[in-house]
Amino acid sequence: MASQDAKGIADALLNLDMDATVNQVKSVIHGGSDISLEDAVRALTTALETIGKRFQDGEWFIGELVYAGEIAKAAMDLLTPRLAAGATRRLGTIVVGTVAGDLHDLGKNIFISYATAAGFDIVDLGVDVPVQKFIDAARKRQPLAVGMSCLLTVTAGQVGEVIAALKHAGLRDSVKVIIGGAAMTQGFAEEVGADAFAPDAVTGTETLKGWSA
Ligand code: B1M
Repeated sequence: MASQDAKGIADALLNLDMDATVNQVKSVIHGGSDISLEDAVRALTTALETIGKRFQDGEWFIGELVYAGEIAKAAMDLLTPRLAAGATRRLGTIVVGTVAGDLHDLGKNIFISYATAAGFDIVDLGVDVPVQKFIDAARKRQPLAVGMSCLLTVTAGQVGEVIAALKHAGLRDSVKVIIGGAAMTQGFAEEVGADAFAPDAVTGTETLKGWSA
């Protein structure tokens, strides 16, 4: 039964059915389903990964991807505040954004949902975030970590620039840096001096928890 409800959410997103996706997520929120809020996020994540593969395989085109992104965002916007409310402890503040020149935000938003559910307070800078905006937010919010999402190889250099600017601003020693997204790797993280690479949102959230302990 529980997995049927999760499958229902994933199928609704895969069918690009905004109403069905949102209604099923609302049902989870209002206790009309056997699955948890976290299961709903997992179902959306799985569907988005399938959608990404369909795009890469040439089965789906940009219009479908953009609309899938809008549906996923509508569902996440309903789930994230509930996940935050359910967290029992506050574990610290994380400044998160997608680097300048990059507009991808589905993975970043999923990472935000998982980290919020774990008890982190997220300052979401959005997409296409200039270096200075990361620095200003780090100075103002004094976060536990700065998180950058980057999916395009042409924008990967931005990650190193943010880290260099954190150093230049005298902030690097007081914040951790975590990076994720399709253009990022463990090797790249080491090259640019990030503290961690997160291959997925769950691993990234576990890394944050380790830093918060
Ligand atoms: Co784009 N795109 N895209 N795209 N897109 C990629 C990244 C690409 C690999 C597809 C391909 O060609 N094979 C390719 C990049 C190639 C490269 O640079 N080497 C590409 C391209 C080329 C482009 C455009 C240039 C296409 C065009 O216009 N010709 C354009 C660029 C626009 C721009 O940003 N300036 C573009 C546009 C788009 C859409 C708008 C259509 C859409 C984005 C919608 C949106 O985000 N709102 C889109 C999508 C959906 C994709 C793919 C197919 C799927 C990405 C995704 O959302 N996956 C992608 C292919 C791929 O990634 N392999 C592709 C699902 C998501 C849940 O996974 O983002 O990996 P992911 O996030 C994971 C982990 O990586 C991790 O946690 C998440 C959940 O576990 N994670 C973090 C991510 N960020 C994290 C941060 C953390 C921690 C964990 O800490 C801070």
